[in-house]
Amino acid sequence: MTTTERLIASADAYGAHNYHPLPVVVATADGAWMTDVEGRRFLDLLAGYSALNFGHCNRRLIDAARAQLERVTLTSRAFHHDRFADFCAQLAQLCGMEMVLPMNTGAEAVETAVKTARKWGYRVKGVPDGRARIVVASDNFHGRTTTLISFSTDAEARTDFGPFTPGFDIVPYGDLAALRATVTEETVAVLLEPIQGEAGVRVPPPGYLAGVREVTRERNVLFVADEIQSGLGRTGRTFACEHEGVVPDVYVLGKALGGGVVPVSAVVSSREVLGVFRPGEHGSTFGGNPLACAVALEVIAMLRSGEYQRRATELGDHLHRELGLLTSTGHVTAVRGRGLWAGVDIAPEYGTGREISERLMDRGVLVKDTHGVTVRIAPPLVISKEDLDWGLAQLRAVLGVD
Ligand code: IF1
Repeated sequence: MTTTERLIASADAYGAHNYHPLPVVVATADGAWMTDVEGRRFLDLLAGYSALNFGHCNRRLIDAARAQLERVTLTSRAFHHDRFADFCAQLAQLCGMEMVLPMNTGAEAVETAVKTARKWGYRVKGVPDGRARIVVASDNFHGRTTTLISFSTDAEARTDFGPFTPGFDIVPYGDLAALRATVTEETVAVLLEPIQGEAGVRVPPPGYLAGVREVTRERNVLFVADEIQSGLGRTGRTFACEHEGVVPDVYVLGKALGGGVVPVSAVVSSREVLGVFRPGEHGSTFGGNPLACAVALEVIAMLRSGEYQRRATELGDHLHRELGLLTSTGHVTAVRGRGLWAGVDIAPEYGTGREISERLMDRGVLVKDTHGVTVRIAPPLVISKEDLDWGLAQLRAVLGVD
């Protein structure tokens, strides 16, 4: 029995089966590459679902974490610590906003945004208590908590998890007329992914986000942008909303905010919105902890350079050009996305998304399939053009293009 087989068997025996991982056991990683327990190297084209925008074990982030590990890692929010203020000020400034509520996982941040919008609705907008409604999009993915799956349209995410949280109205993603028709006096927020990740990297029609911004401004409704996967450089801009010239009322951030080193998430908005919280009304043991703040401060500094956004734009243009050639040969039926982020629909005659992922794994490339036919490509933004081209050559090879 190989080490891989032994560890997979043990993971199967003791770990709940809430995932179906590819049969590879990673041991170390650096930049865009991972090495498994057999010493085989793999090009990472998933990047932790965009948590690893700065690459595995990014030197600056590891150094920031290591330095903080020697000082203090957790105080709880019962006391102040010396990294908190800088983190909140720097993140607010990066977002062009005024205030930050730090959490840990993306789902916690989206839950916090839901509670924020409701409290703002009651305290500021004047919606009658208990009547707040939030408009969301079909095919959304905002996390796995019971409230967040309450408005999922994916049966796999909902089945056997009821009863569900009320107060959400679902409209087709990209359909501005439907959204406009659904907003009422009791609507406190519209919650959207600027680009839908799990749905297969779906970019909304041009003008959609600007339209949402106009409707929400007209109707005194908070535009809450879930940029947990689309944000922080992935699409070639700091925020995906920027492609449409849109600034939401609330950013929800996660994943790459912690650089793939520690879980860091946050709700970022104005003082009018986040000022609705009083002490004791919300919180989390680890939210805003010193280690998280230290790593996130380095992430913010790295994003401020614009270097990662430029790489995602330049290499992303190249990626989409190369993937576009596969649609002309018929091996791929559609390519969606922006920057270094693509959803590639495989023509069924060449295999399912999972089968392509397995064949790519055999050639040293790791990707994740979704919804049967789609393969998601989202390398660390530090990937070299040579490595990206090598990865694309493996995709062409498993499709039998060359
Ligand atoms: C899994 C999906 C991606 C997210 C957006 C909030 C969250 C996520 C836009 C919650 C998380 C992760 C969760 C992970 C796989 C991955 C995923 F397939 F689930 F949907 F990326 F597309 N908003 N997405 O994408 O953040 O609580 O996970 O920190 O659950 O399998 P989290």
